[in-house]
Amino acid sequence: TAVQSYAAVDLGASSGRVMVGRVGPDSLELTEAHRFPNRPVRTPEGLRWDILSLYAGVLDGLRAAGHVDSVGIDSWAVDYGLLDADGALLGNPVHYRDTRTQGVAEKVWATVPAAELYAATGLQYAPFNTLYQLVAAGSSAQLAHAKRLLLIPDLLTYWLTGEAGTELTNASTTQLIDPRTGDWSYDVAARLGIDLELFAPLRRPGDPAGLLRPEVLEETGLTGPVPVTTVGSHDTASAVAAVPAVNERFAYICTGTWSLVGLELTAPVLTEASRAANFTNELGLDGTVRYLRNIMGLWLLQECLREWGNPDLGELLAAAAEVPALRSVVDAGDAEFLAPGRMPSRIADACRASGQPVPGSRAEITRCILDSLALAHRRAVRQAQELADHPVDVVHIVGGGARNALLCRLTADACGLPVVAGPPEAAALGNVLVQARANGQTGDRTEMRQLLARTQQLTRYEPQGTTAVWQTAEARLPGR
Ligand code: ADP
Ligand code: LRH
Repeated sequence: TAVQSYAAVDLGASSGRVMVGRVGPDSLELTEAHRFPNRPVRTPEGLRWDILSLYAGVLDGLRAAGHVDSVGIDSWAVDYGLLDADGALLGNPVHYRDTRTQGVAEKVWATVPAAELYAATGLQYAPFNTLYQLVAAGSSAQLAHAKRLLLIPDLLTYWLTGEAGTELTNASTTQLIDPRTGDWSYDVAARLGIDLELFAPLRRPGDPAGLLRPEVLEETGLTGPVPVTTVGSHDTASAVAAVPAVNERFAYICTGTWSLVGLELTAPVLTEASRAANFTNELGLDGTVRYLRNIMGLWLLQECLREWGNPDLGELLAAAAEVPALRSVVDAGDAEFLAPGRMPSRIADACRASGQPVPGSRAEITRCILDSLALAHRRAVRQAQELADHPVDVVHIVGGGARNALLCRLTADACGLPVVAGPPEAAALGNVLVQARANGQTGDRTEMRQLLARTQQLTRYEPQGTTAVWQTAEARLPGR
């Protein structure tokens, strides 16, 4: 038939969803089959993902999706489950915001200096990169008993199909991949005592990943065979694939729990200046490099909302729009904001420490967060262009934050560039399009993006005012 259906399982740090994409010769429609919360759990051992509830959400979603021609899975990066020799999961996957990696980087750098690590892997320093997590897990009983390590989307794929693999775009977030070759960094792993045998063989977006097991078919009411297709299993790789850009002169901001801000390049940037600016070189579709910086993102707002008992977001944003601009800003890239809890007072503390007015009301705190995010977006967009020598004419905002008109408008003003916002479910769309492509339905990345630009609802924000006020605000941040 002309129109084919694909189930995209997309697990973000704040919610999981199963979306159904219907792709025709010149059509692309996305509907939500099922959405479920992703709530980390604090156990006596630390912060853990509730992987069984996520898997249950995937099965519920596949049941709700009904007949599909294929299934693809993407999720947040870096985290993993360990399997024993029988293939059974050893414990709940550790959350990347868990404290076990505190102080680990210094130990790692004593063996492999930070500059060498960057030259070999191209990854920015983030305490939660899988490499640091594995070193932190070092002598644990769990790691000692592990025979397999599966990144989150690969673990769910394994449960659905019984086949184990390591998808490359997500593998590139482990800090154990050489971005020039797309193969393992054998030397780095060996020097740190990390056993690469734990990883299943690499597979790439578009590769087959098996068929839904009979038990899964039974449980979901689907009629087999239903293939699972490898997609850009890192949610950000899928989201970047679905940026509706019309040429290569674009920057993107994938906004959800995180803001991932950067460029799509054909080769990594491994310079010392790039390392100092903490830009990362993750891998994208078709040998591309996602050259970007991680910024705390809407996590800052999510955590405030949680603290405030989840008031209405629309009302809060309307009130924040009325607060005077740029009264106080914080460094939204600061790892100080990584851990959960007490976010309104941590933001207030940061403003106080940098001698700025302390935001008091919820609207003021929200405005401070959005101004700070826009400012961080500006810095990253500017620096990425410089470091990669890749100028842009437009900034694309995709992900949940594309629904936040105030954030999009402030980002356009701060960057002094037009912002094109949407699609908000970019990761799911990138997931769907890679499945469609594997199924012979769409062409290359350019064609996928053209289809998106033609079919998805996008909003354009022209920059207003002068960027000088943003430049001045930048000077208020500590350490800049
Ligand atoms: P993740 O994939 O990291 O879980 P999402 O891409 O789903 O994140 O984005 C979630 C964020 O999107 C929320 O934290 C919220 O700030 C924002 N968001 C979602 N819907 C809206 C909306 N209607 N208006 C404004 N912001 C929204
Ligand atoms: C966004 C994301 C991001 C990673 C972070 C751990 O969901 O995948 O790209 O850095 O989670």
